[in-house]
Amino acid sequence: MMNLTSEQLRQALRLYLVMGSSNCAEADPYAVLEGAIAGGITMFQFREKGANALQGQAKLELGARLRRLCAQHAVPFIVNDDERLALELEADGIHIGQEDAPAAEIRRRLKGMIVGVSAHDLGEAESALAAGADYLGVGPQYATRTKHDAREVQGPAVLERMRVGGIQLPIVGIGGIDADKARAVIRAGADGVAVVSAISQARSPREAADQLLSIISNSLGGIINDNDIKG
Ligand code: 3NM
Repeated sequence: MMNLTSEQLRQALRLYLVMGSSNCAEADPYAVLEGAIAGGITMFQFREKGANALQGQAKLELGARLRRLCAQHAVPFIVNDDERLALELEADGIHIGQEDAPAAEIRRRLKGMIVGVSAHDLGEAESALAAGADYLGVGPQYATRTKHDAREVQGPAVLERMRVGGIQLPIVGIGGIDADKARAVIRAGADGVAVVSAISQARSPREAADQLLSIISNSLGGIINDNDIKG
């Protein structure tokens, strides 16, 4: 398991690919992840959900292959929701929603793992912080076709409200983010973006990741310069 400092985690959240087999259409998820890693993704979440999701042994086997690929490239590997799977795959972390077990309990059971929590407003961000979350996923930033039970679109303004409200935890924006929208999410206060379809459904996951990463890096660089000027 990787032991990341909070600053390293912030860096790792820059371009976070979230994906399961059903997000890859006809493509092989292993090949999609390989391309995405070559294009520069900085973190990966295995999220095997939805109508056609793999179950049982098939889910475990795909997870194990993707986990190894991430380990070979030193890309942190996070499991969505499933504590047992996270342990079995020796994941670097787990990502949980508001409906799942409280972050504090999970943190006790999964010692040393990164714990990410989905938060939709300042109140949920404060609770997640108090429960010991290491980072927040905040969405949906824009309309998404990937998550059918996503909440109402929040827009990047929710990130500003969290930052103004004093939340300093690492944050990724998620939901409907593509190359055209990544900049606004970073400018509003996110440390990175999490995407499903912008990479997994791209003609070239490698090129899509590469393009997103340069937009994100440029946008983060712009923020540092603004602060330099002000300071
Ligand atoms: N969580 P895409 S939106 C997994 O709002 C997930 O918490 C969301 O997929 C949230 O990048 C979402 O294809 C799906 O829009 C994001």
